[in-house]
Amino acid sequence: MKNVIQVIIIAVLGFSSSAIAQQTYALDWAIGINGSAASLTIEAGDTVEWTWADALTHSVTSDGDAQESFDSGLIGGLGSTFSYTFNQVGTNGYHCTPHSSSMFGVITVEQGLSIEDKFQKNVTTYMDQTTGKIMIQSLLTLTSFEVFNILGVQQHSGALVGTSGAIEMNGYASGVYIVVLHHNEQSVVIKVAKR
Ligand SMILES: [Cu+2]
Repeated sequence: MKNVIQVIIIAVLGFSSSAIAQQTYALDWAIGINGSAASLTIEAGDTVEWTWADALTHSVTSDGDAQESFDSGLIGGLGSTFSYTFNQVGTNGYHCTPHSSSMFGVITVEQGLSIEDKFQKNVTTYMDQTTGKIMIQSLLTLTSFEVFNILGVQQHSGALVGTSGAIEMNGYASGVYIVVLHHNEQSVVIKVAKR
């Protein structure tokens, strides 16, 4: 009986962990989307869906040395999509065939990433010195933030919603700040310099 229960528990856990592990991530695809805006670190079995964010004709085409070979072919039209499920651990450079100099990225596929790993590997931030805002882009939804000064004293905190956000830093002194972003129980720590 005990063995039966253990088997059931393992089956349930196995099911739930694979359900969590296989996720679909969305990327916008348009002129000028490249580098970190077009790059993700995902787990084997995850799917990436690209959505055409302008009306031009684009492709999602793996580079010659990519781990997996994929090609959407030429697709036109705002809102068009292409999905690909990555199953092999490795690095997949890709580009848009007509706009290879302005549309390119890398999908890195790893094994056994935790939710925290996925969160940490797929957050990009920058300090917009003109607007005084910390701009954030995340793969996983953001729930809240905290900002500390270099002495570890909290300066600012608040809620975040969705996968992108901005933290208003106008009115704060120039200097280095430690920003902690939260996705539910997970957190990412980032350093930013305000001029
Ligand atoms: Cu293109």
